[in-house]
Amino acid sequence: MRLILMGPPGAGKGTQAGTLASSYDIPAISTGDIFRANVSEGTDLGKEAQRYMDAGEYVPDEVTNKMVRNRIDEDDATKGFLLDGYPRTLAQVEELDGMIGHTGHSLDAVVVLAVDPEELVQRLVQRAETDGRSDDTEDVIRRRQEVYAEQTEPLIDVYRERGLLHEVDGMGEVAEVTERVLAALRDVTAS
Ligand code: B4P
Repeated sequence: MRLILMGPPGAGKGTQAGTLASSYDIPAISTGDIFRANVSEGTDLGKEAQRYMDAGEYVPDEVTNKMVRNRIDEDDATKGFLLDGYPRTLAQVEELDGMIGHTGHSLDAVVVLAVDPEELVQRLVQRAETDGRSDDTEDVIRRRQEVYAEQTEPLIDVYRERGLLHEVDGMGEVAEVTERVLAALRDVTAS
């Protein structure tokens, strides 16, 4: 199964990714998590990514694409993967098409989690209190929502036109949302 999980910041991508990936026995690959791991290890990639993340901006495509390409090339991803937070730009869509096409496979499904804007902000403000993520301040949260609307929302139409899109209600309990995603994907056959 080759699956993309999309949605605005706070929609529950990272929250759902692990459980969904386990259900399909594939690795969950989160670009946000990889960037944060690099930031805490103080790598060059982390130093580069941090200034964008802290401002609520996207890390440049060249940096992100290269990182995903390397991760997808690892052994555990040959049977499939769940991408959490990638692609986020049209250029990343093209790049991912090339990466998957190169292996002779194709993408199986794209899930978009839909959540009310007010709820999104509330979740992230709450996470700021518990986790203290440096990009969860109110200004940066607002900027991340704008960047998502400008750069990532257009991807929804791209995948809809390809017949891959599954829009899932992301409101309610975490377990309920998981069940909805699994139900939406029940008829998807992995390539
Ligand atoms: P991400 O790590 O992807 O951050 P995010 O969009 O906020 O989503 P996340 O997965 O963490 O949160 P979730 O919605 O699950 O990206 C961070 C930054 O990295 C980006 O801003 C960008 O700078 C950079 N980046 C990442 N990918 C990139 C790319 N491809 N290209 C360029 N730059 C990139 O959860 C949010 C909160 O809601 C949590 O606290 C959770 O507990 C809560 N929650 C989830 N589901 C809930 C539910 N059903 N009910 C109540 N609360 C819920």
